[in-house]
Order: sequence, then structure tokens, then C-alpha cells
Amino acid sequence: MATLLVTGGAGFIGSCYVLARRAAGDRVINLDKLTYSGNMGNLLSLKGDADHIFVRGDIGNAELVRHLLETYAPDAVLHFAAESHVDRSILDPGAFVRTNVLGTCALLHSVYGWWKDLAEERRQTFRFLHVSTDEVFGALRPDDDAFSEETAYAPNSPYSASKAASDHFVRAYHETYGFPTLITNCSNNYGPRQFPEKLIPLVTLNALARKPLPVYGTGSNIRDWLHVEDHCTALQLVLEAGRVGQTYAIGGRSERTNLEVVRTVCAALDEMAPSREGPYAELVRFVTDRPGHDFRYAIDCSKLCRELGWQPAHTFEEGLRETVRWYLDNREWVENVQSGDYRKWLDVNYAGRVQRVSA
Ligand code: NAD
Ligand code: TDX
Repeated sequence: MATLLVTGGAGFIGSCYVLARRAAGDRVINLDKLTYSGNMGNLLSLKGDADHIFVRGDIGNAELVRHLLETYAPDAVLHFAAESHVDRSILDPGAFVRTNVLGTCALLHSVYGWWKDLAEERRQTFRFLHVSTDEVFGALRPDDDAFSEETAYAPNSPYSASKAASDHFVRAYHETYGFPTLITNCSNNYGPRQFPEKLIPLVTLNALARKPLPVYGTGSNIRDWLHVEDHCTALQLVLEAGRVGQTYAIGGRSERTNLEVVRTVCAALDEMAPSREGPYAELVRFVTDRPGHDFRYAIDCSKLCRELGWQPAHTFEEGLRETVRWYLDNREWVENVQSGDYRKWLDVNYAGRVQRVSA
């Protein structure tokens, strides 16, 4: 049984990882600030579990982090905590600098300061895994090769710039101090418990409420989708067998245009929750584009597959249907996250965008 310090374990991907590790028997210390996207409702099944220790706090709080390290002596730190939404980063880049850059630097320094005084054997086996994104590589054109570990960084949004900066600091702690880091750069995740500011849950819930489905620009931008559980199995393999100091690109080999994704969600809903008012795809509206909208992301994950034997278990079509089903079956979770703050966000991000019926 390993002891893991997980940051951001009440968020979408972090909670999936925490649930998987508890099911596997690891002890988890879960440090999360519970920002708007952190949600204890994601961890309901762990209520009363003595081996899931939840601590509400900030990764930048060096005293708290030091206390957790000294008290629980984790075998690894998995760093998920971040501001994660590109549209929010366009409206408030400062929050992304504070958490993703300064917060990550503070966390790194706290963990490094504790690690350097451990006994040699513990120093050798300890790992700091930094969970990052494919967005740090910028945008691809239709015929470009997919991103790989060798691709040069070229972040275009304040979000991706802040994640790129954090990746560089993690790398620098390895190169400068020999700190045992691992970095993963993953493509777009989907699955249960994703906060409905992101495309797939936003469109699912808007459709059920017969609200417009906002597609940025012409809907031709491309993302490479991966089920969140497949991301988490990849992270565990990297943690257990990844080479220290290395980066691993993770992706689903499932490139789809945004319009294809939205239409697939609509088709699943037509079947699972048919509406008397007509097919859900009638609700699609093409709205003012995201500034600096990256055209295409795609990941070449052959290093991960070859070196660590990873394979995704979900196909996009089957995983998306399961995800839509999850949102239909978990209305209480949905109602809890659709708070006043969430409605305010929808106003801030969508009210000023021009809407068209065709692209
Ligand atoms: P999320 O927004 O759902 O969750 C982020 C979590 O971090 C929340 O629980 C939040 O409360 C917590 N948090 C934020 N600031 C904090 C702070 N200062 N201290 C402690 N906790 C804090 O995000 P997600 O989609 O689960 O993403 C998790 C990580 O994975 C992020 O680092 C993100 O960059 C990365 N990533 C996400 C995707 C994706 O498609 N969602 C893809 C690749 C990589
Ligand atoms: O209302 C919308 N309409 C729309 O067309 C929203 C919210 C999004 N989009 C488009 C923008 C993107 O091309 O859909 C695509 C997906 O958008 P998001 O769900 O916001 O994800 P993206 O910007 O691609 O970033 C995500 O993947 C990489 C995560 O939010 C990041 O945390 C992760 O690093």
C-alpha cells in the first residue's frame, strides 16, 4: 500500500484518480482548495473512509504542505491542482499565474525541501508527478504530425502559458537539484464529474434544458479526446514505471471536430432522453469564436504505449454514451454544481457572443 499526496483531488480528473487509488488500496492525502470546480460531491463514496484524508487548503501554503509531508511521509506527490478552463484564463489570467505558476513553484519547493533530507533509499523511490496538458505545444494545422515529447513548447492562451511555465519549473527542479520528477502532457479528457463549463457537459446540460448549444466559430476546431479513466491508468503506469526526469504524452487517438462532438452528444440524448420539442441538434448555435482559439490538438502517445504498455480501454463513442448517461442519472450532482456562481459564469462568457444558426 502506497501513501500518495494528491493535489486537486476534488476536481474532475483528480477525483477519478483518487477513487481509483482507494479502490486499489493506496492511502490518499487529498489537498484541495475547493475552488468553484472542486467538489466534495465527487468524493461522496469515500465518506467515512479513514484512508482518504481530505484537507482543504492551497498548494501555495508552504506551512500546510510541509505539515502534510512530515505527518504522512508520502511515497509520491501527484499534482493535479490548477485553474483549468481556457475561457476563464482569457478573462482573468492573474488567477492562472497565481495557482498554476506560483502555486506549482511553491509546492515544488516545499516538496523538494522535505525530500532532500530523506534517507537515501526513500529519496531514490520518491516521485513528483506533474499533470499537464497538450495545450502547451500550441496548435496544429490539419496535416501536421501529432504532438510528441519532442515538440517545442508554443502556448497560445494564458491557461496554456501558465501550464507551460509550471512544466518548465518542474523540469528545472529535476535538472538543477536531481528532484525525481515526471511530467505528463495529456489531451482533452471527458467523462463523469466534469464541471459543466467544458464543452461536453456544457452541451449535454444545455440540451436537456433546451438552451442554445454554443459552438465557437465554425465548429471545425479539432480536439483529441480521452476518457478520464484512461488518463488515470496512464498516470499510474507513469508513476510506477516511468523514467525519472522524463515526459510522457498521453492521448486518445480520437480526433474529432467540435461540431462532430456536439452532434454525437445530441444523437445520444435523442436516443436516451428524446424531447417532444424536436432533435437536440436543432439547438446548435455558432457563436463568436474564442480569441486565439487553437485549431487542432493531437497526441502521438507511442512512447507511453511502447515503454509502459498503456492502451486506452474506452472508445470515444462508447465512452461518450456512458458519460451522457452519467449526467442523466446524476441530477443531484448536476443541480449542486449549477449554483449562482455557475450561472454568473454562463452570463459572463456567453451573453456577449453573437449567435448564428449556421456557421
Ligand atoms: P478541475 O478544474 O476540474 O479541478 C482542479 C482542482 O484543483 C479543483 O478541485 C480545485 O478546487 C483545485 N485547486 C485549484 N486551485 C487550487 C489551489 N491553489 N490549491 C489547491 N487546490 C486547488 O480540473 P481538471 O480538469 O480535473 O484538471 C486537473 C489537471 O489536469 C490540471 O492540472 C489540468 O491542467 C490538467 N489537464 C486537464 C485536462 C482536461 O481535459 N480537463 C487535460 C489535460 C490536463
Ligand atoms: O461553449 C463552448 N463552445 C465551444 O465550441 C466551449 C466551452 C468550448 N468550445 C470549444 C473550444 C474547444 O475547441 O470546444 C473545444 C473544447 O473546449 P473546452 O472543453 O473548453 O476544452 P479545451 O479548451 O480544449 O481545453 C481542455 O483540454 C485541455 C481543458 O479545459 C484543459 O484543462 C485541458 O488542458
